[in-house]
Amino acid sequence: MDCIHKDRILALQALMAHATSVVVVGHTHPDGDALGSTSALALYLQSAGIPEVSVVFSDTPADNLHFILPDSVRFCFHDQDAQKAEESIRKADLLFLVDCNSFQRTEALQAHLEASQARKVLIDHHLNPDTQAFDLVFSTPDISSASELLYWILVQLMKGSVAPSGASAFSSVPEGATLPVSVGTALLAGMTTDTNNFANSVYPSTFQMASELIAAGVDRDALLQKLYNSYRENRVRLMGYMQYEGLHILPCGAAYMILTQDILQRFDLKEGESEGLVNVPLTIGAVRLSVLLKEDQGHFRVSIRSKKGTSAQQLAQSRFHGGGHENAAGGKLFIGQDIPSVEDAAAFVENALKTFLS
Ligand SMILES: [Mn+2]
Repeated sequence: MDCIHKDRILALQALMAHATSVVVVGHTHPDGDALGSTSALALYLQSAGIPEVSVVFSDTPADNLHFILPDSVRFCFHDQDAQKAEESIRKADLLFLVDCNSFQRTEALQAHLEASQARKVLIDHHLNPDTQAFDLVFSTPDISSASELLYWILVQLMKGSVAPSGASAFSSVPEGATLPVSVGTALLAGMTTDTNNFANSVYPSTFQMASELIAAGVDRDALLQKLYNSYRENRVRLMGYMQYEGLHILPCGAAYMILTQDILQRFDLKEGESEGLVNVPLTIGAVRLSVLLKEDQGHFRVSIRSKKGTSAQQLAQSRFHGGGHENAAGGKLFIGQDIPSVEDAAAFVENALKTFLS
């Protein structure tokens, strides 16, 4: 993996050696990968003896992903306690941004992160990283997830920590051998959710990571139980309703669904409970692009998934102020700016899909 160059590992070790207060930050509306990678990094930094480590997010994670957060890590959510979150950022002398390509994706935290005097490290797998804003960058889109990228970085760090000087330090310790199970569990959770349980963006290195973690004692069965078999009844009912009543398929090969506040309230849907819905239309042979709109305060959150050969990323970027990965991307549709009112969303999306695919 080119981005995990030995010089960068040495630079990271040097930054860690001088750090006394570290803050680890992920993107807004944290998903499993953001939570898994930040949790794993925080656990690792604690085990490396760094006195103060906190993880900061702009908003509180969905209930069904809370199990990923280790009890021993200090988390601050800006929407719950802005002062505590800002204080953690202010006093940090080393800062990690994980699973997003720029501070912009942290929304409420952006200004505080940009103002920070800390040394800054980026660990990410999205396109177009904002490399200018960081002292050290680990970034490649050719990997399953930020959790996987972090796994390979930690493997190298551990090798280095056994014998910190000289090239031999990078080939002497068996891979995955000394990574704590708690760190491995968080990483496997992140990778599993970002690949939709090994369905997309899977590389040989991804299977290797999973294989090594399971061999090291990570309980994948327990993890799958928590990730995929622990939902509330409401979610299954909503999924059925949307597929029966709310699915629109266009002749151009695109599908879309709109989750309005009315529907969300009717099914008492909580954050995270519509996860996976956007993938369902792609199971239809004739559909190559799927869009899910979810109404939020003053805008719709837009999730986009595509089959190989169609770019979800380009649609997100060109029509929905967003971006992401080639086949999984997201953005926003602003009510009042992009469309006059909630009722105009369907016409906007239909037009966007037709012109994008024509
Ligand atoms: Mn990710």
